[in-house]
Amino acid sequence: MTRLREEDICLVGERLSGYDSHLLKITGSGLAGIAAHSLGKTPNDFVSAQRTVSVGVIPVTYGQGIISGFSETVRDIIAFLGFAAFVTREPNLGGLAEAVGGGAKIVFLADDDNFIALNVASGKVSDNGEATGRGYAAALELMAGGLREKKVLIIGAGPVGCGAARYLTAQGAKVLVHDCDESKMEQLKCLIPEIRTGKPGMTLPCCQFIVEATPAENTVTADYITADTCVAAPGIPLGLNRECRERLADRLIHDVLEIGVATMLFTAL
Ligand code: 2YH
Repeated sequence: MTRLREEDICLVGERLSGYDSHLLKITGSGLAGIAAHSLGKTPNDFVSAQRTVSVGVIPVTYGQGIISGFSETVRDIIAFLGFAAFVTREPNLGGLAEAVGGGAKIVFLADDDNFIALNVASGKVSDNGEATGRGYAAALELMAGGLREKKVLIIGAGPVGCGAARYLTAQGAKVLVHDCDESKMEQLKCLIPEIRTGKPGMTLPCCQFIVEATPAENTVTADYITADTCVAAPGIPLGLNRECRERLADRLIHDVLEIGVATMLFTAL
């Protein structure tokens, strides 16, 4: 599992408006629209929550400790979506008490293995892996103008790939999942019998629509990128090299936290 670094996130907050405009240009929806679409909703469905829900982000020192700027970046994304958001002064359990005592209805917190949004009123939990996969799949669907009956290749059968596979299958896409770990594919096939799985080591089929959901580099090479290939790539580091990125241009969806956090928030509401 990839641990974000300070340099991955340091510019996210100040670039949110530009990133939102970029998403609007390439998918027809901004961050809120993509997160809402992943739940079959529109941003209008969240207007009253924007007025009433406060969100606390709690730094967590366990394991490898605090990533400088992580909590503040999560807060900035949530605030950009129109919600009151704050980072607690105390980390860990003290921060949880502070957040709830300060009126937070939803808290965000991450350690080295998990990143969750917890609705303390309803008990609902949104997991970053699942939400990120679903949010990116929704963004790809918007970019494609619908994926019903279309073939989509998902590379990576972890929580992110699983979230994408579940969403895309429900939308009627023909989903093929590939992972170098055959046992992960078997597990996913048990959860979602409609998907097809590829053999580890097989050559990836050329597919117009790809979700790159691995933490590995160079999973897709430039010969897979044609003039109409669209890629949603939540994986960090990005699995596509510079040549792929240049070929894809505005047909690539990729960020480090934004779509995942927006989707977690709307899911936890
Ligand atoms: O980046 C991570 C994990 N890789 C989460 C993976 C979830 N899919 N965690 C961030 C750790 C943040 C740190 N504990 C802090 O600053 O609070």
